[in-house]
Order: sequence, then structure tokens, then C-alpha cells
Amino acid sequence: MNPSTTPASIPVAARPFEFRLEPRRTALVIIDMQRDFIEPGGFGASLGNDVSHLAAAVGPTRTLLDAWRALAWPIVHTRESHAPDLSDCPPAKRHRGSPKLRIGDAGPMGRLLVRGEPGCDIVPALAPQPGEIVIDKPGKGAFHATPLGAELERLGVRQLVFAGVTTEVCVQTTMREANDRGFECLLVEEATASYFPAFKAATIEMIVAQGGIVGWAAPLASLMTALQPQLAARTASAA
Ligand code: TIU
Repeated sequence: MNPSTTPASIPVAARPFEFRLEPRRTALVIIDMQRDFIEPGGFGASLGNDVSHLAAAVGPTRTLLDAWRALAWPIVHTRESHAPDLSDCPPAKRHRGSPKLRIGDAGPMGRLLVRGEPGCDIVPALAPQPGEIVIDKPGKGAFHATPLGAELERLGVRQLVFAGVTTEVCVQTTMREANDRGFECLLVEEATASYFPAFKAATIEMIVAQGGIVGWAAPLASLMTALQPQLAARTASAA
């Protein structure tokens, strides 16, 4: 993009009020779009969840990913994952409840939430490309025990656009961590999903309540409409 055609900020229609997106200083953060959460036989299913609710977020997240790639803005993918020896998995996490399989147990997609296993991979439609940041995180929040904060500081990022699963667990936890660290956070509504649709709806309301106590939320179309001039300029300059 020719810097002279890039505005200082791009207004995005959002709740609770307009989000002013700063080009190049805004990273797309895609939370845990892993086979272990989205496909049958993974960690999400082992907890007794109906994983079919999550597939709807893949296409909208791909739309965002394609836009960020076209604009050459920063992209972060996260994976909830553990070392093969489970040294970074607190026993309190592994032993919680009575799941069919626990973290580290062998399932149809390999050992649940263990790095390097097929189930731990991000779904093929959203697979990271070279140059994109991939954060392996042992917790629900992506800042806890990871280099994410340092990476964003290195890139000069101060705003985060969120997609991923699940809305009320890892997405919300990470948005709250980011909000406390001074980032402005926008959640794209169609690009996130929960095993419990009512929890997704409630989480969006919690985020935008009280004047945006955690951040902003917007439909995918609002963001894509706002980015259209930038995407068109990028396409024209590439032609
Ligand atoms: N169980 C559930 O809803 N979520 C998680 O355990 N992790 C994420 O949200 N990534």
C-alpha cells in the first residue's frame, strides 16, 4: 500500500460505538482454530461438547485471514497445546472433571492438545503461512506463559481484531488479558463460536456493555466494508 493512500484510522461500525482501526498497527488474532476443538474425536468432544457448532466460524475467519494477508498486516495464530511430557500442563487442568479422555491421552487424532499431534494442528482452511506468528499457549489466555506480548510490542501493534474459538473461554480470556495490557480489541461476531450459542451471545454482550468494558464487537460485513478501499488499493497496486 502506498503510504499516502493509507488513512491514519479507518472507522468500523461496531458496538458500543465506532472502532477506529489503525492500519498496520492492528493484528488479526485467531484463537485456537484447531482440529482438537472443531472436529469430532478431539479435546472439545472429549469434554462432552457438540463440536458441530464451531464449523460456522471457519469461513468468516478465512475471509479475515485473506484480507489481512492481502493487506500485509500482522497475523497471529494461537494453539492451546502442551509439551509431549505435559510439563506445562498443570495437574489441576489435566485432572479436572470426568472427561472421556484427558489432555495427553491418545484419541483418534493423536494425543489430545499435545504439540505435534494431528489434532493439535490448526484446521487446513486456516493453516498458518510462513511469516505469520504462531503462539503455543498452555492456558486459556494467549498472553499467559507465552511470548505474545513481546511479539506485539516488537511489531508496534496496539489494536487486536479477534476471531476463533471458543468465544467465552479462550477468546474472552485473551481479550480480557489484552484489554488489561492496553490493547483496543474488536471481536468479529461471525468469526467466533461456542459449543453453547447462548454463551457466545452473552459474551458479546459482556464485552460491549458498560461503554465497551472489554472492547468492541462488529459483524464481519462492517469490518469488510470498512476495509474495502484499502483492499481495492492493494489489488490495484499489485496489478
Ligand atoms: N472448552 C472450551 O470451550 N474451550 C477450551 O477449552 N479452549 C478454548 O476455548 N480454546
